[in-house]
Amino acid sequence: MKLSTQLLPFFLALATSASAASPSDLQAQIGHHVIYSYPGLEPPAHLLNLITEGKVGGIIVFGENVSDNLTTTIDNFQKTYKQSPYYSGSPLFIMTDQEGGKVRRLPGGPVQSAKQIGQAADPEAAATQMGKDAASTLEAFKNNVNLAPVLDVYREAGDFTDAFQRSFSNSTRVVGTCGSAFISAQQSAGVVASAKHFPGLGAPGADENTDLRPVTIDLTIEELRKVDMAPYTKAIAAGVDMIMASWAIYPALDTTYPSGLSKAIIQNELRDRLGFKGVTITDAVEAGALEAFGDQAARGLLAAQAGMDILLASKRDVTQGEDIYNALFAALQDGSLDQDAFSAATQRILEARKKLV
Ligand SMILES: *[C@@H]1O[C@H](CO)[C@@H](O)[C@H](O)[C@H]1NC(C)=O
Ligand SMILES: *[C@@H]1O[C@H](CO)[C@@H](O)[C@H](O)[C@H]1NC(C)=O
Ligand SMILES: CC(=O)N[C@H]1CO[C@H](CO)[C@@H](O)[C@@H]1O
Repeated sequence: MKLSTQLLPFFLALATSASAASPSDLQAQIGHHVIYSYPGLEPPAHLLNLITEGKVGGIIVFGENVSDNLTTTIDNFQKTYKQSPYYSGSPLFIMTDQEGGKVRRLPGGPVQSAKQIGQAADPEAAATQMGKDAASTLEAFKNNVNLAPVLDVYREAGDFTDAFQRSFSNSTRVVGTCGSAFISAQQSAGVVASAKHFPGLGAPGADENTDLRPVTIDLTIEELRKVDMAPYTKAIAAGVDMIMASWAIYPALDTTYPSGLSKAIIQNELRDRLGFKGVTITDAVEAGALEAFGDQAARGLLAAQAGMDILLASKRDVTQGEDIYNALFAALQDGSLDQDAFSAATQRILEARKKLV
């Protein structure tokens, strides 16, 4: 493992041996892996306490959290974290879905949808502008991670990803070109991009929504690689910092687990075959697609065990994030979550956050 000088003492403390990691070392470490959410305009005081205790890696912002006061609220999150004894030296991740077109949580660009960008006279130039516009809006609201671009390659007009024009194109080449242009432009402006939803959500029909229920994508491994995963090769070459996994099941790759709970998909395809070295993030842990995989804590732990670095507790309920945090804590102490793999994930998260300072 490559260690930066700044992080060395921290990792030496962890590396001595798993059992030697004291509870407070673990507390400092685990928080980086959990993203929280809250209802309405006023974050609960308990969320600020959890930030002080080092149990929060970041916050996801929804439309219901947006008012003229949002930047003040976010400043307060960052200030609270900076004053915490668990402060890591870099800011909390503040993330949102600012995809463009109809899917925008913050007032501001990109005004055009991904589909419109894909149909532009010069899609690559249009996607570059789109990434710049997304970065401007996020920066205006003090967000530093965009859960975009969507790299899903839609199949039929009006299907799940095309219904809201979230896919750049039905051509894998156009999706790869636009996606990587968006990523380069947005990340050059200092905002982390998260390409989604790996290994691809372009095939589901209009009513197949993983937020609501289990979805199975019965494509061959050849088609998944050639059509759905190909844009990730370009995104990774463009240096994308983060990749979000989907919650669909891909029987050709793993008959049991949805992508974000699947070691076969995350390790074999994304890490080993495509060579992604950045941060992995789940989709919403509360998604209906995961109904068969236990409560929020159990789902979060399964995702971490599969190799997902960041768990997205986006239920607008602070307890959800706390439950996942506690499950990771217990699993590291009893050895059911591998300490070395988890520490490597922590390192990836902190490397991405250091760019935000
Ligand atoms: C925003 O902050 C101002 C000043 O602190 C306060 O009066 C107002 O109620 C807040 N508005 C919202 C929507 O929270
Ligand atoms: C994409 O859609 C266009 C217009 O409907 C169609 O002509 C083209 O064949 C489709 N391309 C692919 C790869 O399916
Ligand atoms: C746009 C939006 O969803 N606004 C909501 C913000 O949160 C308050 C408080 O929960 C709601 O009343 C608003 O409807």
